[in-house]
Parts: sequence; C-alpha cells; structure tokens
Amino acid sequence: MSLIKPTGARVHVLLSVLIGLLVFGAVAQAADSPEDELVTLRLRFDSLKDRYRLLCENYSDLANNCSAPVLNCSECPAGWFQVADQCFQISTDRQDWLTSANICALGGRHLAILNTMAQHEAVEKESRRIGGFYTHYWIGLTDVEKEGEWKWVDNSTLENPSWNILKSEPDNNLSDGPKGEDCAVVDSRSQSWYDVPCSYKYPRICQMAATPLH
Ligand SMILES: [Ca+2]
Ligand SMILES: [Ca+2]
Repeated sequence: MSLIKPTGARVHVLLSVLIGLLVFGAVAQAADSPEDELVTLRLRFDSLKDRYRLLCENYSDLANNCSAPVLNCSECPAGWFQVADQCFQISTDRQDWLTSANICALGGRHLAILNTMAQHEAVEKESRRIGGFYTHYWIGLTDVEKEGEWKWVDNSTLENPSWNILKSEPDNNLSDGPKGEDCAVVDSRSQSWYDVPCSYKYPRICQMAATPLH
C-alpha cells in the first residue's frame, strides 16, 4: 500500500476549499429566514421523534423479555395508529355518514381529515392489517351544504384533493336518488376518494391529536 504525502501546495488547496465550504455554509445559514429555520427544525424534531419511538419500541421489546418495566412508546391510545402528531382509528362497525361523524365527535374527536400521502399510506397499511371485507371508509368530507363545495368537518376548505379522477369522481351520481352523493369515502387500496350517498353504511376513520410523549 502506498501512502501519498500531501505537498505544501496540496495542503494549501485543501485548506482553501475547506475554508470556502465553511464560509459558504455560514453564508447559506445566515441567509435562512426564521421561517425556513423553523421548517428545518420542525423536520429535524419530527425525525427525532420517529427515531425515539423506534428506540422506545426496541427497548420495550427487550424489557418484555427481561421482565423490566415497559415504556409507553405511543402518543396514541391502544387501537389507534399514529401519523406525525395525529392518531387515527378504523372502526369495525358500519354506519351512515352522519352517525359516523357523531360517533367520532364523542370526546373531541372527528371523522378523519386526510391531507397527506403519509396518512393515506398509513390508512392502507392499517386496513390491510385488520383485514376484513371493506376497503372503503368514511372520511370527514361533505358537500351537503352546497353542491360541489366540499368542506372538511372542521369547516376548513379542501386543499389537497385525492378524488379518484380515473373514475370521474366526484360525480354526484343521481342513480340512488335525487339527493345525489354528498359524503366522501376513502378507498384504502387506491388511496383515493369517492363521493357516495350519505345514507350508505361504511366503517369510519376517526382522528384525534396525539398526546406528546413525556
Ligand atoms: Ca354532492
Ligand atoms: Ca361518486
């Protein structure tokens, strides 16, 4: 094996490059706005929380084997699954949309407001885990107040729609009555939404904020 000793010139070039990188990094950092910094810190915080949760679960598995005290690693109640700082639960019973919304509303919860790809992927994963016949679930989205004006149950407007556009949804299909289709379900397999009559009966997805770990 041959070792190449750095010459004075090479060391000088290396130092220049390193100093250049440091200066560039410092300038880039200084150019960040507080908002950018906040977003970066939030991402790092979420990443650390995910890492903590994983380590906590590994610890608890080991603790179980050693009869040591087990930590609570979840920020969600038993039977709920977590996505970022939110908890979700898929029901096993089937109700119409309004009954489902009322059931979820007990205890300050609500029908699911699905805004992200991660939430849709988690719903698909949980749906596959629990098995069963159904893959369509009520979500907290309706245009019952004004046709075509879709709103979430918290009155927020729809910003990231995931309608199944290949099936021309939402189509307010009138084949099941003049009321059309004013309530939305998510198809967990295609991770897309359909509008359907609110009187239909489906399982539901409830949502609540996660309780931070202590
Ligand atoms: Ca409609
Ligand atoms: Ca439809």
